Formats: sequence, structure tokens, C-alpha cells
Amino acid sequence: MRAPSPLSRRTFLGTLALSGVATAGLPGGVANAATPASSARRWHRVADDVRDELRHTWRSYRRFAWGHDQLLPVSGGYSEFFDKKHPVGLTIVEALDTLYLMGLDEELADGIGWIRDNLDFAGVDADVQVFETNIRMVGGLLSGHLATGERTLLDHARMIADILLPCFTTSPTGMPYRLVNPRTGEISGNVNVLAEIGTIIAEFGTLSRLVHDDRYYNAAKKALKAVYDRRSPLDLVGSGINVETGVWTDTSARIDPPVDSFFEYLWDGWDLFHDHDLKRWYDNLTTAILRREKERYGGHLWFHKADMMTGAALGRETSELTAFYAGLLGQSGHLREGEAYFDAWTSVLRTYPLLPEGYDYGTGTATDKGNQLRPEYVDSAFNLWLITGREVYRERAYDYYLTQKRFSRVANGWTVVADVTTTPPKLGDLTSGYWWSEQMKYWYLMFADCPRFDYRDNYLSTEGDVFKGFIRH
Ligand code: DMJ
Repeated sequence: MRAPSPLSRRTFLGTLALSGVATAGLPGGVANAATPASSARRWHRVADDVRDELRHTWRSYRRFAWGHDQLLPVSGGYSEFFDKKHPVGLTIVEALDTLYLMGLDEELADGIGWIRDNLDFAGVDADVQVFETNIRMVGGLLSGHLATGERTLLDHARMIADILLPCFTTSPTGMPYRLVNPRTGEISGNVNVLAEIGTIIAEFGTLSRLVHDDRYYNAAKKALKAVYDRRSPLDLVGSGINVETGVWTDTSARIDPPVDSFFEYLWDGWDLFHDHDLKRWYDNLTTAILRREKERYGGHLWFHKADMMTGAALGRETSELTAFYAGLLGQSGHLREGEAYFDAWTSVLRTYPLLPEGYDYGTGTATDKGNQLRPEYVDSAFNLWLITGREVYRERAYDYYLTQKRFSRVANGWTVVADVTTTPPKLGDLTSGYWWSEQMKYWYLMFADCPRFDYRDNYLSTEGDVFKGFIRH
């Protein structure tokens, strides 16, 4: 089902294998017979270290925060993500498929046991974001189910998706309302942003397939179409929209949040489900982005914001989260631009040891000095490595691993950094949920030659959840 993009991972690597080209240095599962043994040993040692770090942090979570949403590793406490009175074991859900890939089977069984006995998402009495609930909870449970075959994980995923679905079906335009209270069913938030409208189809479509019910896929696709249909004559979309009237509330076009993964899921919908409409929409919007927002600045390729109606440039401040776009460009046939954009983010690491949350490439300065243990740079390194097999991406991911570990590692795990510009860095106190599902997985897969993962044919969601590519033993 992988899309026949010019450089899809499977096609590119398959071509090399068929033509007998030596594949040393290519993604681990492909042909490591040709990889020098010393280099393979070196990467396997790094993989072991990544797994040890995750296991160590899991033990702290077990000790200080079991069943709560997030570990506070500095104070030895916990915090909740959705409802401060009603934990849903977010960390467990986010960690499931990473534990499977790392072969941490006891921890995995422990986590599934907690979910089976305790998870009650319908008891959350707070307004939760449809987007966050979908990518973290629905996605985590689905990939856990796909990894293990555990029925209870699929049942929970469907139950939660059923809480979200009315946000789509009651909307006059099909674009979802932003918030829902799972306990009361009350829906709110008629102004929504594109990432939160459009980052649904990978999870909902996978669910539709698994339970043989198209309603989830259709709702997610309708939301994407409703945005696409409101593009400007320049083929640009804005950032915010009223989901009842369909009127734009923010007409700035950007690849940055709060739009970012909207584009990712157009491509991913095509990649996973082979839906030609999604590919056409992605291609049209991406052509416009490359024409209107791309610029070379300070010797690097960057993307500025633009007015969706006139194309006028609006500013050079960007978010670290946008670093994911290098990998997306690579996956979708724009490899030259993807690699150049990745290089731009690498150049920021000459100024700051870790990427700051906010960065102005016009002035070369951090606009937000924190680092919320973010995965996007490593996400792109992983995808570009899968596509090209170039060792440089593994080396860059490794450098970032060492630095993040040096900054973020505390006695009870890994924590966010409050300021990357001070020495020693000022630390925060949180192990972000996505740390369990994203970068620890990307690092591990890059270094481990993992026997439970198909390096040739796979799909990882925006939250790093594997929906395709498990090898089950
Ligand atoms: C994750 O939840 C996902 O990657 C999402 O698409 C964006 N933000 C975080 C990580 O930074």
C-alpha cells in the first residue's frame, strides 16, 4: 500500500537491492552483511544505551507516577495532561509500541495490564483537544494493538474515537470543533487551527480498516477537503478558521504550527490509504508553498510566513516543530529541498547546543529559549536516513542524542530544558509524553537493526506511532 512516490523508502531501497548495489550504511534491516562489523557494533552499543535510558526512565515512572499521565523526573512527582483529577496513563499509552520494538516485553505487559484494568477515558471531565486526544490516545492504542494483537487496546481506541466523532459530524462544514468534554459529551471551540482539523486521517483511517467501519475515515477526509476547498487563488491556506461558517480567522499561510502536520497528514493519507484525492491536494498545496514561502536566507533554505491572498512575506520567526518538514519533503519527492532544509536546522546547532523552541532565522536568535524535549529534528533525520541511507543522518541524530542526554538526563529520567542558552542549562521538570513514542523510537530504530521492524515498508504517524511495519514473532 505504500505510495509510489519518486523516492519512497521501499522503492528506493528495493531498487538498490534488486540491482545488487552494495547497501552498506543503508537502513539497518536492509543489508547489514555489507556494513563493516565495527560500525554495526558501534551503532548497536548506541541502541543499547537508548534502550537503557528508556528503561531507566520507565522505572522512575513506575515508581513515582504509575498510571498518571506524565512523570516529573526532577521532583519525583507526576502531572496530568487532560484532566488534573482523572489520569489516563498517557505515558503508558505513548510508550506501548516503543516498548515492543525495544523488546521490553515485561514492561509492555505491565502497561497493557494497567490499561485493561484502569483506563477510563470517558471519565475525563474537562475540555480535551480532539487533535491531542487523537494523535496521543487513539494513535498510541492503535499502534499498541498492531504491535501486540491485544484486543483491549483496539476497543479503547474505538471508544475514544467515538467520543471525538461528533465533533466532526455535528459541524456544518465537516471541519471538527476543537474541544469535547468526554464525560458530558459537550462540544466547544468553533474556531480551530489547521493542524487540529487535519491531523486525524492516519488514526481514523487505520481504525476504519481495523473495525470495518468507514465513518472514521470519511469524517477525517471531509475535514481535509473542507480546508482544501477554501484555499486561496494562490493555492495557499491560512492558519485558523471558523468551522461553522468556514470563514478564515487567520489568513497567514505557514508550514509552522498551528498548521504543520495538516500537510503531513495529506501526504500520509495517500501513503497509507492510497487515496488519490489526498495526493492531489498535497501536491497542489506543496507546489504553492515551495513557490511562495521558500527562500534562501543566510546561505540556507528556510520558509517564511506569507499572506494567503497576496503571497506577501510576513516574517521569519519559526518554530522548532517545523523541523519535521525536512523529512516530509524528502518522503514526498522533494528530497533536494528536504535535505537543504535539514541542513538549515543543523546550522542552528552551531549557535545553540540544542534547538530552542522558537528561532528567528532573520536575526539568528532564539525567540523562545526552552526545549520541550522535542523530537522533530530527529524525526527528519530518521526519515531522511530511511529514504537515502546516508550515514550523515545517523551521525547527526547521534550527535543530537548525546547533547540531549547531556542536558536532559537527571537521576530519574529525562526532562525538558527551560533555557538552552545558559551553562549549565536551566532545567524544567517534565518527561513529555511524546518522548516515549517519538525520538527514543527514532534513535533506537536508527541504531538497532531492530528485528521487529520492517525498514523497507513502514508508516509512523505524527506522534511516531507505527501503523505499518511491525514484524511480529
Ligand atoms: C507531538 O505531539 C507531535 O509530533 C505533534 O505533531 C507536534 N508536537 C509534538 C512534539 O513536539
